[in-house]
Amino acid sequence: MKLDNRTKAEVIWVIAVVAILSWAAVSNATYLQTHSENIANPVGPDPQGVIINVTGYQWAWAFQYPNGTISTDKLVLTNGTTYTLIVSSKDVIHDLYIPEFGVNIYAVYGHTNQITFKPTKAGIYLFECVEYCGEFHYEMRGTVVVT
Ligand SMILES: [Cu+2]
Repeated sequence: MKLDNRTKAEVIWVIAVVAILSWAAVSNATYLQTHSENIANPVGPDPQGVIINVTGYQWAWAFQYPNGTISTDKLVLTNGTTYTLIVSSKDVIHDLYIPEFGVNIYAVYGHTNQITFKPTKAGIYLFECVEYCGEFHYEMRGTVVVT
């Protein structure tokens, strides 16, 4: 079989594109496998850590720690500890935002969402609701204290 020049060019293009895409896929997969802390699980090998149940309601957040205590205007964390927030709502949709830790997670009635993160610097940071949820939406803010 003899290929004309256009067909040859087409075959070369297809081979080149497949080669480039294959290289991209393999290098992406390799990168993601060796940098798992950068994607869905930001903290690496300890996926759960301390679990804090978070409930949003009109108009506050309740943070329930493993020992059962609950705080509303303050989230108290220990530096270097991994935390998983399990987030839900008692009423409408809220959205917990802690910019310092890249946390932005919906609180939805009848459903839980979870996010894991690890504070690495002591300090006082902000949390707030960033889903407009009614008259006193602005009151759903407070401080994250990392000691
Ligand atoms: Cu809210």
